[in-house]
Amino acid sequence: SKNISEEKLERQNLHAGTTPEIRKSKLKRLINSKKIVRVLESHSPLSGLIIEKLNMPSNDEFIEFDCMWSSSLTDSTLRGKPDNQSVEYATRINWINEIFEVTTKPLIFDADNGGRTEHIKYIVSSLERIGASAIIMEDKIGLKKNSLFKNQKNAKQDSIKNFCKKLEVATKSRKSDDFLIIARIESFILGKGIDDALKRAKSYLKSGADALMIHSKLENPKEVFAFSKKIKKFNEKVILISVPSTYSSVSEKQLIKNGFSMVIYANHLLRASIPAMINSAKKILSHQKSSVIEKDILKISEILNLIQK
Ligand code: SPV
Ligand code: MG
Repeated sequence: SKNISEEKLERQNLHAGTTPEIRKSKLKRLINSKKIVRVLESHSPLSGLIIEKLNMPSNDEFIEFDCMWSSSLTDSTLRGKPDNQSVEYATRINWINEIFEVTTKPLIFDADNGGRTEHIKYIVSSLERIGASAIIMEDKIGLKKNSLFKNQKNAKQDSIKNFCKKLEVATKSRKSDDFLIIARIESFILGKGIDDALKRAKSYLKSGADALMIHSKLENPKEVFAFSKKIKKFNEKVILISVPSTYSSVSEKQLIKNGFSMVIYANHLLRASIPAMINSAKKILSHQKSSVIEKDILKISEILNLIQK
C-alpha cells in the first residue's frame, strides 16, 4: 500500500549513510579534516536528535556539532544513580543503539577505566559492532569516583605498566583502525604534577593510544595548556582532547591555538534540562495549575510535530 512504501522510503532516508562501518569511520575523517572536532554529550535519542539537526550560520559558514559523547556521568544521573559504574556497559550500549536509530553522527564512548583487562576485548567489540567511533579509558583504578569532585581522597591512579597493558589489549582487539583507542590522563585530577602527566602520555602513545585526553578540574586552562605545549614538542602530531567543564570560559579558538584538536562538552544538555524540569514542577505545585508555565515550555502543537513521521 501507499503508506507502507512511504514508510520504507522514510526509513531508507534515515539510514542513508549510517551503516555501523560508515558511522564508525567518520570520527577519524573529521579529525583529519577539521581544526577542532566539536563533541556534545548525548544522553538519549532525543538529545542525539538535537545534536544531529542543529546547524547555525556563523560568519561565512554553517557550524554544527560533529560528534556525540556518551558520558558515564550523565548516563548515570539520568538513571538516578551516582557516577560509580553502577550502570553497566550493556545498559549503556543498548541505549546507544536507540540513539543510533535516529542519528548518523559519530559517538565517543566514556568507558571509565575500561574495567578488567580481561574484559576489554568484549567492550571494544560491542562498541565497534554497533558503529561507535572511539573508546576513552582513564588511568584510574578502584571504585570509580567522578573526576570533578574536589575530594579525590580514595581515588587511585593505575600503574603506567598496567594501564599500558590495557591500551595494548584494546588496540589488539579492535577489528579496524577506524575505531580509536583514547587514553585519558588523570594526573592533574589526583594532584600529581605535569611530569607525571607527561611521562604517562609518552608511555600511552607508545602503547598504541590514538589520542590523549588530559583532564583538569581547575577553573582555568593553565595546566592543560602547559601539558599541551610540552607534549607537542615531544610529538607534534599527537591528537589532544580537552574537556572544559570547570574551565568553561576557554574558547575553541584558544584550544586550537594551544594544540587541541577536539573539545568535549561533556554534560551540558542534561545539566540544561534539570533546572528546567525542577522549575516547571515547582511552579505547577505552588500554583496548583499548569498555565503558569505555558510560556516557558514547548507548545503542544510543537511537540506533536517535533519528530517527523
Ligand atoms: C563524563 O562525562 O562522565 C566524564 C567527564 O567522564 S567528567 O565528568 O569530567 O569526569
Ligand atoms: Mg565519565
